[in-house]
Amino acid sequence: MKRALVSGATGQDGSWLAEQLVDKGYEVHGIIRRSSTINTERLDHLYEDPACAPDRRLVLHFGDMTDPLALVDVLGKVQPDEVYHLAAQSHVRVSFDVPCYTADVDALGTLRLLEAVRLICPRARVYVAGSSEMFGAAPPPQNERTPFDPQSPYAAAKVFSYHIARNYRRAHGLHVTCGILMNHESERRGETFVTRKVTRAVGRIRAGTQAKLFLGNLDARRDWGYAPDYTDAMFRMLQLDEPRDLVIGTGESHTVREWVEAAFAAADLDWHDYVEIHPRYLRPAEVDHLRADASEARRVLGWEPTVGFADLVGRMVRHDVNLALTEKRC
Ligand code: NAP
Ligand code: F7E
Repeated sequence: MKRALVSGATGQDGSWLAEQLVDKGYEVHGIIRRSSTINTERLDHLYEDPACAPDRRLVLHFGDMTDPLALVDVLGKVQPDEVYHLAAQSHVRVSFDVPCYTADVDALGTLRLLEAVRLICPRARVYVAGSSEMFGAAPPPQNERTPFDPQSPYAAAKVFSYHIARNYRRAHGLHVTCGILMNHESERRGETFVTRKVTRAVGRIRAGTQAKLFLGNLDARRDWGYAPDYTDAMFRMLQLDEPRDLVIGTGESHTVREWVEAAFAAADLDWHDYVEIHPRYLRPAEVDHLRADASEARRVLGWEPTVGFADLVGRMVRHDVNLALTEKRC
C-alpha cells in the first residue's frame, strides 16, 4: 500500500485529493493546523466511509508550515512515497493585508518542507502547488514558457516556491513537480473566493435570508475549472518518472460578470436586482486575464477537464440553493 502525505488536507483541494487517493488504495496522511474552531468539515464524510475508518486509511497530524520541526516529525513518522504540498494562505486579496505572513507560509513554507524531505525521505515524490497567479500581468494564453509577472504578495511568494522547487530538483536530485494551476472551484470552495461567494449569495437570496451581494471588479477574466479534475491532474503529474512543471486549465475564460450572470440566471434571478459594487473588494493591483494553454499537460498526462463553465456554475448553484434551504430550516 502506497503512503501519501497531504499538506493543506483540510482545504478544498486537499479534501478532494485525499478522497481520490483513498479510492486508489493509498494510506493517506494529512497535516492539519490546530484551530479553536473545527476545521475538518471537508474531510468529515471520509471518516464515515468504511474505506477509511476501520483500517485508518486517513490519518491527520498536527503541523504548520511555519514550524520546520513539526514537518520533520510528521515526515519521519509517515515516511511517505508521495507528498502533495497544498498548504497555503491562498487568498490573493488577503495577501495584501498580511504580506509577511503570506510569504512565510507560502514561500518559506515550501522551502521548509523541501528541506525536511531532503533530510528525512529524499526518495519521496513531491508535488508543489504553484498558481496561475504567478503569470500576473502576462497576456493570455499562458503556458510553461510564459514569463512570470506577479501582481500580489501571494503571487510573489508562489514564484519563490516554484523556483525553490526547481532548485531542489536540480541541486539535490529530489523528484519535485510544480503544478501551475488555473482557478478551480467546487461545492467545497472557500466562501470568500468570488465563485462561491456568488453561489452562496444566490442560494441565500432564493431562500430569503440575504438581500444584497457586494462585489469588486467584475471585469477580471478567469479560466475556471472543476477542482476534482485538477487534483486528478496533480496525481497524474506525480506518476511521471521524470518530474516536470505543467500548466493546467480549461483554455476557456469568462469575466466575473459572466459568472455572476450565469449563477443568478441558474436560480431564475436577475443579478442587476441584487449586486452592488463595494470598493472594499477591489485590489491594490489586479490580474486582468488568465487563460491556460494546457496543451503540454494534455499531451503528457492525457488529462482533459470533464466539467465546463455552465456545468460548474449549475452544480455549485444547485448545491448552495439546497444548503441555504437546509440552513433556513435549522
Ligand atoms: P484552501 O482551500 O485555502 O486550503 C488551504 C489549506 O492550507 C487549508 O487546509 C489550510 O488550513 C492550510 N493552511 C493554511 N495556512 C497553513 C499553515 N500556516 N500551515 C499549515 N496549513 C495551512 O486552498 P485550495 O483552493 O485547496 O488550494 C490548494 C493549494 O493550491 C494552495 O497552495 C493554493 O495556493 C493553490 N492554488 C489554488 C488554486 C485554486 O483555484 N483553488 C489555483 C492555483 C493554486 P485551514 O483549513 O486550517 O485553513
Ligand atoms: O478572485 C474578482 C477578483 O478571489 C477572482 C485563488 O484560489 O485563484 C484564486 O485567486 C477574481 C479577481 O480568486 C470579488 O478581483 C470581484 O479578479 O476568486 P478570487 P483569485 O484571486 O483569482 C488563483 C489561481 C490562486 O492561486 C488563488 O489561491 O474575482 N472579484 N469581486 C472578487 N474576488 C473576491 N474574492 N471577492 C469579491 O467580492
